[in-house]
Amino acid sequence: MTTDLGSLPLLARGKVRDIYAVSDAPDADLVFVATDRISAFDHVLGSGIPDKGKILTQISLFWFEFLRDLVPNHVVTADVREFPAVLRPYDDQLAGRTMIVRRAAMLPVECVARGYLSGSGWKDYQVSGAVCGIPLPAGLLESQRLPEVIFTPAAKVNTGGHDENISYDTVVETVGAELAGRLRELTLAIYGKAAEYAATKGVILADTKFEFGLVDGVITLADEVLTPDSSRYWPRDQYRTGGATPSFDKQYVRDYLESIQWNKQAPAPALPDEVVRQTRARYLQAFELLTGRKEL
Ligand code: Q0N
Repeated sequence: MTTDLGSLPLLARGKVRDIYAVSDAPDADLVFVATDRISAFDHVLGSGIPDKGKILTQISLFWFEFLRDLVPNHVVTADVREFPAVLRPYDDQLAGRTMIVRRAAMLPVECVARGYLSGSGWKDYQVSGAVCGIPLPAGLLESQRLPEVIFTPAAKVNTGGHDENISYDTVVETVGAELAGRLRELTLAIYGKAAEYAATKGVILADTKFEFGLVDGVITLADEVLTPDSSRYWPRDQYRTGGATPSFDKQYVRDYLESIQWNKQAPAPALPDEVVRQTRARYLQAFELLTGRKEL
């Protein structure tokens, strides 16, 4: 649930991932660790999901490899035997859930592609008939497939709250016209290739979020990619329009938290063993479906 890499510099502790540097050198590679923490309704819950960090790391690595001809990525290695010697004492903690990554100058834009109308896209559409300034046909239903895939960027809100959807013009103001154009192009190309693959596995990739950075001036895919935490995956056989399609992975968690009428304030509750078990099984099912592998 919590990593401890001794005296290594801790760069960021997210809700789910912890990022360290392998040394104090300004250009040192980073240690990107996915923990077993799980968040729901914007809180980290009191229980972890055993192996969740390993499952999500293996899903990310599958996609980085699948996409390698389309976009460079930040991964150096995820094989503990190749990790820098300073990490040797922490092998047991890190194995299977850790990527050594190149340090990137992160671009402050969450690059989201949507093929279906859900989540904040659906919310914005109901209010304005548009998402991120992109007008959509009238009369669309929640979860409906969009006439074409759209680039719906977002910006991090400092106060740890939700990302805020922004217009393409705001991306241009933030990173310049050339980078903005390439981010949009890459985001749509990656989504297209991944969604086409997922469809062959009976899974709808409704939407997904990418983070890019510059490594030696080259646009590089960073963070985690196409995991159930960064994407909305729907089992095709449960898909319907006119309502929220249940999430592949967190639906048991959300249903439980609704059933106990938690007020969504800290501290977030722990989960019953059965909810933990069912949720773990769903993450594993996503891993097996997407990667075709049985073992982590
Ligand atoms: C980086 N984030 C935001 C933890 C992760 N390759 C990189 N180089 C420099 N910085 C970063 C990366 C990467 N990836 C990215 N923070 C630092 C992603 N956070 C979100 C919260 O959880």
